[in-house]
Amino acid sequence: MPANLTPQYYAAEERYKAAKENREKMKALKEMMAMIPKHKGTEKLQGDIKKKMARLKDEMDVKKSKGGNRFSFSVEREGAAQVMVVGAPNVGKTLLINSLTSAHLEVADYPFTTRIFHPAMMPYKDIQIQLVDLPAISEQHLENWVSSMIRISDMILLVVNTCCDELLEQMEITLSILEKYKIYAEGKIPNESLEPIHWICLKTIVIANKADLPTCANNLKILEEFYGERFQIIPVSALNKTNLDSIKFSIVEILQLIRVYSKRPGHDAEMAQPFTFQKGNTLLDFAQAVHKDFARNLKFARVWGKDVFDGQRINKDYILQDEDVIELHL
Ligand SMILES: Nc1nc2c(ncn2[C@@H]2O[C@H](COP(=O)(O)OP(=O)(O)OP(=O)(O)O)[C@@H](O)[C@H]2O)c(=O)[nH]1
Ligand SMILES: [Mg+2]
Repeated sequence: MPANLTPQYYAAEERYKAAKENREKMKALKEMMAMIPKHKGTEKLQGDIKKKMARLKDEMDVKKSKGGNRFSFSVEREGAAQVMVVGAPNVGKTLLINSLTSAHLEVADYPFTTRIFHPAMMPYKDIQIQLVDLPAISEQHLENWVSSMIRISDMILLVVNTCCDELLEQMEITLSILEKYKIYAEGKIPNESLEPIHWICLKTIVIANKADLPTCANNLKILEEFYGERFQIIPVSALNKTNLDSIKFSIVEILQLIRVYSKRPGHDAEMAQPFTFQKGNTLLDFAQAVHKDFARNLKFARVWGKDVFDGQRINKDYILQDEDVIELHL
């Protein structure tokens, strides 16, 4: 198929060739990318431009770091859990976050658009989950602060572009880069053979994004065939916002997040904002979360919930259940 490039494209290409500064070159490459007609006949050319952009970006980063411009990053935890959105360049990580939250982060059709981290809150059933958008990881590119940030999070959403011709390779590379940093993406089955002193195992679900594109169905089957045993794979379209609730549901399930509501004696329960815990937490943890003195002074509590009778008296070691309403007595 002929490429049918437009005069505007050729003009941008001229600007790229004439550019002396890296920033100018990058700008021209972005313009070329924007002008190029998106069809089968230009796929190779699009790939070449993306490679040039990635290489140029690396060069610009090295220059920046030599200039002593590096600083350390940390993201303040908020909500019931912190989930890192991880994947290769241009797979749709940022658009996914925009679609799952009320964020309006920059999305563009070229690699390495996201340069720093961006936290955004995702509400689900009155639970708040913090998603963190990260720069893409690639063989040439994973900054130490990104891996450090992933290591201390609760979970990974590993996003892939389901339509990518090298989908399996994309998965393999992403997993192996994480492993280089001793991060094991733990799917359905824990890997008992890893030395816990060195390795961090993070619960992971694979998000097969761009599932709206027509060529995806077959790729999805192949992905399931190769990785379906290890991972839960959720096909979604960040663009059309389809199947996004499955992601929210799975995060809450996998992290075993539960909601507990507080009630003062003689008052109605405060149902607007629950306390969130992981399954296995006890009444004592709840008392501590309400107020640190409450844990020390707690005599007993009463619970309203699913498997108890209304107002049942409970002790400090009672295991909290989802949607419990608890009244503390000091
Ligand atoms: N058709 C389709 N396009 C998508 C979907 N999700 C993202 N895109 C497009 O893919 C391109 C990349 O999206 P981003 O969200 O910027 O991707 P990213 O993974 O954050 O990219 P980097 O930050 O560069 O690593 C944009 O043109 C998006 O509009 C999707 O579900 N379907
Ligand atoms: Mg991005």
